[in-house]
Amino acid sequence: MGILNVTPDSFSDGGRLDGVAAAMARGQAMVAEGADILDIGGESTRPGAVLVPVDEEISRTAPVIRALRAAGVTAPISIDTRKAAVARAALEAGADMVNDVTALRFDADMAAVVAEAGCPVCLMHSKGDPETMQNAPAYADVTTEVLAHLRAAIARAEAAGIARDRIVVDPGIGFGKTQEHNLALLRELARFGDLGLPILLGASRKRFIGTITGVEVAADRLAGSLAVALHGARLGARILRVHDVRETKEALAMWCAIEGETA
Ligand code: HH2
Repeated sequence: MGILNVTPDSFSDGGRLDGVAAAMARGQAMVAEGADILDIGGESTRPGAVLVPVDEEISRTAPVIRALRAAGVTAPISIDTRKAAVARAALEAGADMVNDVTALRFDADMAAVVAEAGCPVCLMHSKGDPETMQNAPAYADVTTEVLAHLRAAIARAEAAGIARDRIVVDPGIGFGKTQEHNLALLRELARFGDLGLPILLGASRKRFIGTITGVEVAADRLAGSLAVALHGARLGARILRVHDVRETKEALAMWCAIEGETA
């Protein structure tokens, strides 16, 4: 899953994609590099980020989705949003999937939009909201608590009419977690297989990688990001949400060749 941020303030690539044409070109490039899904986001959810008004978020995302479809891009497109109106506009513009970092908790109408569309949805664990989530997050046992939270989210989604086979789960690396929490979740990622649903992992270029590797500039955190991606794949992640599509595909191709699988 290639990340296409159309926000002025995303932590690693915000402000780079000026306008629909540039976003479309980047999306097409990621598909050419081997992205199986494009994840388009119009609101940064980095720690400390503030809420973007609905109309603004729609005007950032829907035209890019429409332009990608008009240009003949057939790869599945996911809309990274916590707002029902943004998801609806994206689905109308040609998106196929909803990626909600609040697991349908932020907007009471989100579950109905997904249920009605019958589209796949990613339910991600987060603690608190982006403005405050990194203020001393605490867990007794992070993996057990994140698993319980996702189980509850799956039950809520099913109760709202979303079919279980449409659901993808994500432990939410960096969302209300310290470095130790992130590392514990990665170490114990295989436990998420107990949910019986595809696991999505989004660690690409995140702060804890910069801290551990000593790389301050987010765009330079490729090596650390690849290490986490391969680890995630080995422990069962089926979708890797990444900025560096070509490099991740190459790393996966090597790992798959060694394992005797195809990338
Ligand atoms: N991480 C980010 C945003 N959306 N969605 C899922 N399912 N999993 C993640 O780990 C995840 C996500 C944050 O990364 P990014 O989009 O690069 O930055 P920003 O939030 O600043 O747009």
